[in-house]
Amino acid sequence: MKLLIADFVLTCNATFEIIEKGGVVFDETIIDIGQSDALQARYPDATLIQTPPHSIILPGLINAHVHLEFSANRTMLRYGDFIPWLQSVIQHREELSALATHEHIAAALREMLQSGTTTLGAISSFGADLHACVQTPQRVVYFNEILGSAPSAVDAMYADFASRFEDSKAHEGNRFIPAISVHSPYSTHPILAKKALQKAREEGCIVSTHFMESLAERAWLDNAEGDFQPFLSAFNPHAKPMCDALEYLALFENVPTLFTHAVYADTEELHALSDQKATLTHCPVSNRLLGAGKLDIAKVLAAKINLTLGTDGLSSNTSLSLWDEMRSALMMHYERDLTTLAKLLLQSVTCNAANALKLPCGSLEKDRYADLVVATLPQACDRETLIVQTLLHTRRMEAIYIHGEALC
Ligand code: MCF
Ligand code: FE
Repeated sequence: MKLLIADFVLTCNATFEIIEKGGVVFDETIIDIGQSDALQARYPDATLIQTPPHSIILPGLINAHVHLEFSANRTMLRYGDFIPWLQSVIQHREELSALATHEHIAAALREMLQSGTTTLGAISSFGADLHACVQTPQRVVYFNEILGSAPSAVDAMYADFASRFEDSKAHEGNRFIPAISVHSPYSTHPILAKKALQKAREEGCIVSTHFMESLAERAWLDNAEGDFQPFLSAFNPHAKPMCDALEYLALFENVPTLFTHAVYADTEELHALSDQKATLTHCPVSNRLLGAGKLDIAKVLAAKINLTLGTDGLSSNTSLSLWDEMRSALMMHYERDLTTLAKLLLQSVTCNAANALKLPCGSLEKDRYADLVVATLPQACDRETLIVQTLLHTRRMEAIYIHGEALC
């Protein structure tokens, strides 16, 4: 049993309680939490772990959406607009895959760990990241991706997906959770989506999908117009939208789903997400680089949707650190109150994300997994500015525990 103490404990619980001179008692799960003096008196036999001055204990961070198989990209892809980016992904797909070796992906996971990400939702397009995700100390919700629009290829695409899903199921445990990703409404035939979602219901797994990321997607699904029209016509001269946005959302009914991006989702669609108790995963840097614009957070909050944050892959980011992502979000959504936004961002990478991924972590509460990290600020800071300063100054963690085990 360990007792970790610090100047502050940021619980990220329902009341967002902050404990000054606090501590956490844990083995594999959290046993108790409170004022450090009281905990030391109550647990005299626990191994006491002190932290440096100006330290904060908080739940390990949760990156709800990342594509590890695209981790080798640095400057190969075209940024600024969605369709040119997609074309560049298709053009460099093989080269990028060849560079993203097991070691490369393992290194990306290590980087994520050092920046405090203890759980991630990995979107796996090919299964090339399976072993790195199984071996990493972090918890991984492993979303096996399905896509394909040609009706003639439906059976082959489904068989490939089903075989990857089975491979991932062989590794199921409390640190590796198989799940399903339906790529998007513009890329996935509804027959494929329905079959994959039926499997999700049968297996009780959660789902991730890209939804309403770009203006091109909006124009295509609404009117078969915009930049997707010439792009898709090059593959199939008779290409037409396979469903509209609300029809797409209806496919996901009764399946816990994370909808990624949703920058162009309209009010009706946001309410449909809310009614389905779905989660919206915001990837601000990716949206900026792919010319997708900016999520209207006010509308998301008004619809009472659970909000999480993702880095997306290095195919549309320069960092897989959630601290970098939160800092970018803090700057990007400049119209929002700084302190309130910082709190929302921290919730989106802790309690909200655990809620979306259905994992008992993401907040420091009794019986939750002991997944916690320590951040150390360069100077003292008062309680009122603690969250903003933590977001601004944190890069590497002082300490990391997953399932109670010390890492790094
Ligand atoms: O989230 C971003 C942008 N939107 C869609 N897809 C991807 C993103 N980052 C990587 N991807 C992957 C996706 O999983 O790129 C491929 C899929 O395998 C695009 S479809 C040819
Ligand atoms: Fe993505």
